[in-house]
Amino acid sequence: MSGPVRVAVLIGDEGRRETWLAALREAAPEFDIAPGERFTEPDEVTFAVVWRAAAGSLRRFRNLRAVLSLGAGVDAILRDPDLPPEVPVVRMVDEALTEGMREYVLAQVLRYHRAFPFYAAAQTARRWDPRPYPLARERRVGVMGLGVLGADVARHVAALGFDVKGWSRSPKRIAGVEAFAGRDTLYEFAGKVDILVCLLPLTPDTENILDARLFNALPRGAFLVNVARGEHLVESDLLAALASGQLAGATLDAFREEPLPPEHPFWSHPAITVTPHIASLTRVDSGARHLVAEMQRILAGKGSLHAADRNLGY
Ligand code: NDP
Ligand code: OXD
Repeated sequence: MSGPVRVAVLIGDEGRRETWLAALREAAPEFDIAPGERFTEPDEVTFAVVWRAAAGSLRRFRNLRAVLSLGAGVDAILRDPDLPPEVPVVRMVDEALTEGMREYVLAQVLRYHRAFPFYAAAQTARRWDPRPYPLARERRVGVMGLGVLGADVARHVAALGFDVKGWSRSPKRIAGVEAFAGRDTLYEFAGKVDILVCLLPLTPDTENILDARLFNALPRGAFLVNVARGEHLVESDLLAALASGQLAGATLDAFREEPLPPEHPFWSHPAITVTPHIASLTRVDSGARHLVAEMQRILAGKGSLHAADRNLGY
């Protein structure tokens, strides 16, 4: 193969694809970066940049050295039957993505902690109803997933004074966080959590993990914030837990079906807050720089800093 490094951009949404093409070309003017279908010699393409690509988009590219994701979660890419078996799949890791997630989760934790949903309902009913409230140090916040995003969230929630617990696959040491590791500790962890935040990757082990058993292990009246994937959540178990009062509220940013269909009961549930997968959005400028830096590392034989472990699935 000769000529410039070729990069196929496989992004389902056309507007988004154009924006990323422009940003990637600016970050790497020396590369030949184009929509996948533009390459007439697909065997000469070295990298694919992928997000919500049309089924079969990857199939033509047989000599890839890496597939790079626009998102932190690579579950959909790893499920793609056309993903070549040995090729590294690079996750999006970007300070702006981490900051955005931190802001979203801090907002929701403080909102539940200081009972803003309760006072919004009181205002609608024109009811003056002051209530005592615990201090942050008396409120327990649990973070499931202590990776790039979860560890940052746990640290910042702890910095506000909350009593923070974290749960991950392998043991972690994070200042100010009581850490639990492994499935055996899940229900013990949950028993100590008033506000549960899910920042797990979607894998066979974490699918349907937000279920009745977990909700029943939480103290009565706990809150859920799911900012990871819709497939973690057993939706009927959430509705039952809210109906019984076992859970007092839930904020959901990711769903099994996106966009969430108009007839879905979550839209109108008084104890559920729905946001359209915006907890944190990848920034095009810094995201493109991250992708190009990873491609340059791979070309230089240094390997990706942020490749998913394909055996673990994240
Ligand atoms: P990382 O891969 O950095 O971290 C994943 C964490 O989950 C790690 O701590 C890992 O444990 C833990 N984990 C994985 N499997 C298990 C398991 N079976 N049991 C217990 N813990 C487990 O991911 P990120 O922090 O970058 O991202 C997390 C997820 O957030 C993404 O996969 C994506 O789905 C979601 N996301 C959502 C966004 C939104 O806008 N809603 C935006 C960006 C991401 P260990 O440390 O031991 O490996
Ligand atoms: C995601 C992302 O993985 O947007 O959801 O980064």
